[in-house]
Amino acid sequence: MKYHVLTLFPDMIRQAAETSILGRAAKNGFISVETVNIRDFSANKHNRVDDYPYGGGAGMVMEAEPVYRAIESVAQNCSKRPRVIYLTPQGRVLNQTMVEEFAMEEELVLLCGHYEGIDERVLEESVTDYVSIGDYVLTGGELGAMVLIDAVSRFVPGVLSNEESSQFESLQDNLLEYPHYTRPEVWHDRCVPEVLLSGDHKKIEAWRREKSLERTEERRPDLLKKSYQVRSLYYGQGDSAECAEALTRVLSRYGELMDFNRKKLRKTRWSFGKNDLLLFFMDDIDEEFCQVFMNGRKTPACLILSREISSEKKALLTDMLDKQKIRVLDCMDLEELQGEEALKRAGIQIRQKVLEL
Ligand code: 6GU
Repeated sequence: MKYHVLTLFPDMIRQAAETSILGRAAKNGFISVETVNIRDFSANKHNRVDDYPYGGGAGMVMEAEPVYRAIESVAQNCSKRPRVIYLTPQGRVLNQTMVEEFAMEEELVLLCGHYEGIDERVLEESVTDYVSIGDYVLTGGELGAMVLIDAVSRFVPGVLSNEESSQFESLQDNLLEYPHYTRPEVWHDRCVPEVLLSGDHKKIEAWRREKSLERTEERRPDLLKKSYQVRSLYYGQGDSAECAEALTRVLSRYGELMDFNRKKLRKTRWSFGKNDLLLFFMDDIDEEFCQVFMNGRKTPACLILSREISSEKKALLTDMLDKQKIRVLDCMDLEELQGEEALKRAGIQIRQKVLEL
């Protein structure tokens, strides 16, 4: 990933970008952080880049032309027209889904404003995204740019080691992370929870999910409303099982896999809630599957179906789900979900659909 940061204070960016994990990533060539001093594009012999606001009022406004030239100096050398992100409290508040989406780009241009703002006309002409890092006001966009660079870089392949990996983490499921413990076993009379010493991985995973839910309920109940239990149903003898496993792991740490080739599962009467997210992975659709009893409550679902399945059969399935109050948000080709990149894209697409609800 190449970041181009347009700023009046390049030192601020450079200092932060050469430290710790970002510094290591840059040294190893996984990211590069280039700063462009907007002042270098001033048309004025005093290198001034701001002026008084039309209409009067307090403060100064950054002129359109130097900002425009700074952007063009970078964009001209990109392989495609890059996204130009303006860091501003008036932007969309950055979240993990946006971070992952930005991470799919090859280059990002980050524009940092100062003073009261930037002349609106260059923003209209050149900016593609307006991003804020929270509901408070900063003196400039630099810290916002660094926050974005830091968060995005975690998703750039090679930046994190296996141990630091971003695959399983807080917020992946819109849940806060469970509590962590290390030695000693007893500290200030406080014990490590028994289950973590048991060596029973299934139990440990269940305990962690429980704690995650508890903690989110207590500290961030707002997140819980947006948290989904991923339930992946697969059916058929082709690639559906493998695909279900891969995409489920991309979407959720606690996703559940259900093999509907097993008669027992097809005979069960299922009841799904608003906070379940159903993924149907199917090599085939037949009468048998369409007889399964599922009771949804506007439960969101995505279909991942083999191309081999006829449109009549797809319609049959959609109809059956509709009658059972399961709401299909999206439909994808099973065959297209090959490789990490495709899985990542599919995961982001599904999360965005769910976020729109
Ligand atoms: Cl990205 N920039 C500025 N100047 N203020 C902010 C911000 C960004 N995000 C929240 N407040």
